[in-house]
Amino acid sequence: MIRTVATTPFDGQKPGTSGLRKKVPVFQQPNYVENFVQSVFASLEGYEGQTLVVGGDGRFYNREAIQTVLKMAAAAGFGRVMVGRGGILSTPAASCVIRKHKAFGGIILSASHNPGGPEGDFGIKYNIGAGGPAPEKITDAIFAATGTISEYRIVEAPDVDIDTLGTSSLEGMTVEVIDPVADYAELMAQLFDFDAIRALFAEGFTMRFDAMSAVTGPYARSILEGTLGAAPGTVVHGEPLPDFGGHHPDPNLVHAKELYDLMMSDGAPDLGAASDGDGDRNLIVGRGRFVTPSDSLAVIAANMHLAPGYKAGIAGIARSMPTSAAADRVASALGITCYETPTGWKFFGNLLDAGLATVCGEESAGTGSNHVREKDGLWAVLMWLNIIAVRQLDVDEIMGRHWAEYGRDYYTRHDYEEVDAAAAEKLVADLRARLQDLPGQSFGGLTVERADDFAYHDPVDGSVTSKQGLRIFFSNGSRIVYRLSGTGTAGATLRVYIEQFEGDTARQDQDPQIVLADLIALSRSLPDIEGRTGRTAPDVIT
Ligand code: VG1
Ligand code: CO
Repeated sequence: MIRTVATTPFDGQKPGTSGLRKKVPVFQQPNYVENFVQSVFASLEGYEGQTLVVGGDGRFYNREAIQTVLKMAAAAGFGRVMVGRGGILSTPAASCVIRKHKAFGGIILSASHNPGGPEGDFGIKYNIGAGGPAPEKITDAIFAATGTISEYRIVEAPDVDIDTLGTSSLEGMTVEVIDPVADYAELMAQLFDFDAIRALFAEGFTMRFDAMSAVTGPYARSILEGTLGAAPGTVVHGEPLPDFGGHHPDPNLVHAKELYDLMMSDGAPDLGAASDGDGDRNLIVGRGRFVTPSDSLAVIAANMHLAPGYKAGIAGIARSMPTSAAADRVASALGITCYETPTGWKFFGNLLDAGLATVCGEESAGTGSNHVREKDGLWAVLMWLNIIAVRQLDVDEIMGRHWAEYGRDYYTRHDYEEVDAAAAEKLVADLRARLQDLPGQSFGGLTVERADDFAYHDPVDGSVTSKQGLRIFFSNGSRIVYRLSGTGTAGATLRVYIEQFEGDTARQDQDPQIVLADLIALSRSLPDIEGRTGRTAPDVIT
């Protein structure tokens, strides 16, 4: 029986973001999940009888939210829902399933790298039929719907068994519980030289993959240990836990410190890798060598023709604006375009659909290609394994040769987390107002060449997205970028991105924090971060 429930507009998603991301207790409020899901359906057309893909990263509240989505999808008239067994689907696997089974779209339950558990974060986002995050046209419509909603529709039925593979019916809608790994694993086998990677492991190559008690555990175990023959125990923290074992499932140097320390120690394996809560980010560390995500994108772009799925070469590269210029150098060497987009994977969708870009990346540890429409953590790891297997070089050698050929873009990101939101907004607003006066000014030895607030003109649909980050370029080619995070759930997070090019091979193996020290100091003094936020140092340095 379908029940129509009266409700009221709610304080939902922030405009411009891909979905809802809030603390779990917020989602536990009566009607909260229902309101958002109804707002999503209200902004879509033509889904009757079609397929919806549903899954999440296994965090606390995943199962409850999935039951609500199933019952509301049935009430809305979807013909079929494909749901990952146990409610599990990594973000890239969801994208893969949506595309492969020609679904109308998908609902992904995740707050990505944010902490989980009863007091942690939860999230819901909608992906379109191409497999990627909803574009702004749809997220704006969802946001508008949250402000006018007056009722929602839901089927009254007992909970659906989502732990047994197979098909059942819910008020006329088919519910298909699928293996969360199978379609994704099949796609990876098409893209990469699994024989070469298998031979690499057979020759004794060692690896640790830290799944951070999040969603990639089952995927990594199946593919790395199962199919590719990596030693049992290669995947650690491989069981998805509702609270991620109390850790932040964020593969950065703070939260993946155990892996990082191992990789810097004498007993390090050949490759260290990790992924985040929903499996779309990656961390790559060689023995004694951390690879910044910006460099990883550049290395992948320069070498991906070595993987069978990309042997014809790549059409173009796309990177988010704060990502370093390392990928631009590879693009110009290959004679292809490097597109520069705002932060967030949704901006890559049009470029990928139009065939303008083959590989995309963000400095925040996101890398992916046209195989799906999300960034893909395990894909990046398999790509590195493929490159290592074919070139027979270790990570450190690959990086050294890359820098010798293209130069090194020293890079760091400094995050000031949970700062007072009003202070952070004012800091950015005041700096924005000063941008036009900066060119020509000198700070120590650094002279500003130009400064702007990044605006993106989408070459495919002509849309313009403005106010995407303050950029200050210096005459020596260095750059400082400021922007506020759109994914935090408490206060504001100020992100400061700093980079400087080094073409001299003899000076390419230094500590970025030391090389960039003057720029870092300037990044703090220029907008007076300490005076305005009380912070003398960032919370996270990447
Ligand atoms: C962060 C990253 C951004 C990424 C986004 C979603 O956004 O900087 O590059 O696309 O998270 O990643 P922000 O607005 O906090 O800087 V995920 O792994 O949450 O899908
Ligand atoms: Co993520």
